Amino acid sequence: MDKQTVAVLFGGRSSEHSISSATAGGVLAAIDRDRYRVIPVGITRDGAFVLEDDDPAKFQLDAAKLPEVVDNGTRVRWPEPDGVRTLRVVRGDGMEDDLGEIDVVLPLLHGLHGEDGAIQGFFDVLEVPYAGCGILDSAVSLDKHYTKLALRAAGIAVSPGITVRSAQWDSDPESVRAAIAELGPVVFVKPASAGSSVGVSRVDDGEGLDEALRIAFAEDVKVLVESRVEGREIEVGVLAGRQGTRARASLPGEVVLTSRSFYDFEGKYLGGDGVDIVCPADVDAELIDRLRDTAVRAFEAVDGKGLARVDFFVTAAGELVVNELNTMPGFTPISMFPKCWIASGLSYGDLITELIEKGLER
Ligand code: G1L
Repeated sequence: MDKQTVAVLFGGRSSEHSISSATAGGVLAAIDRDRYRVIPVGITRDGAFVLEDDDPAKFQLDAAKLPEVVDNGTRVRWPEPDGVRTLRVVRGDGMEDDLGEIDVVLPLLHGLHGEDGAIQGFFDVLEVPYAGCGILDSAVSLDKHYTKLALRAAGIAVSPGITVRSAQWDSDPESVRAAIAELGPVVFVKPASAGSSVGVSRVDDGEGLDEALRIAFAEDVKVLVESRVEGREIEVGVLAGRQGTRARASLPGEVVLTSRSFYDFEGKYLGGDGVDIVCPADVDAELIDRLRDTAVRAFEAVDGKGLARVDFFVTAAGELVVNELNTMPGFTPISMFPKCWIASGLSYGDLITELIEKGLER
């Protein structure tokens, strides 16, 4: 069998540059080399596309020294949108090499300039297949406001909340305050579309609301204020079906908090104290079925084309509330999404193969 060529794309301008680079380290170590020829392409913090070393050890998740794509003087040139499929690299001395045909991209990053679905659109225009979700599902899932609209319309429960635009807050803060007061004593204030938990605050009894909004508006002109939903944080991995079959869901995992007040950026990616990822979660068979069914319906509600981690709150009464979908979930071997699939019988390497093959099929 001829090997397929996979460009692993990582780094980038977003705040998740190092997370993305560390994820690439995990992927480079586990990708099936008998099946795939791998071309690692890094994006520097300034947005330059460089040919990276095919060296998993160079990109390890280490709190002391986060991995980073640095400009090594090379420039990767994508195929032109005219059907020429080869990837080229211009070296520091100006010499150009042809890296051969490229079959599929594994984009381990958020949008090119933080606009989500942007990198997917870029490859759609170039007619280069890629793993993961497409433009619409990526963009809707990245926007918590539109995610809610799509889920509600599909009959899936979401947390009560309102969307506040910065212009609205600036011009009529009193009516915004009044609407927020209706949401109960504890609310979460979140930018509609920031990666991870950046810009998210918890507000108790209105204390610090202005500050929380200021922090969130620094990330996005659109902010969600949501009631706290008390419950266990359970997450399910969803993979799009191959050959026209329906998407399938993994066993659920649970985020068990030990000390932090909520699942924040550090807890999520760097591990450490605060957070345990338990997979499979300790839940009964009936609840597993409902979680899996709802996760697949949530994925279908955003027209999911690749993968998503569907995050739930499960209340004491057994109600399932979908908090968000993440189409670019944490993807190191110890992250929730891979762990849930490993618990479901798919190894990390096979999961990567599954996503690449699905990308090739589209
Ligand atoms: F391509 C996949 F497989 F669909 C894919 C793409 C991106 C899986 C997981 C991710 N996740 C990330 O890129 C990230 C968590 C490093 C985002 Cl910054």
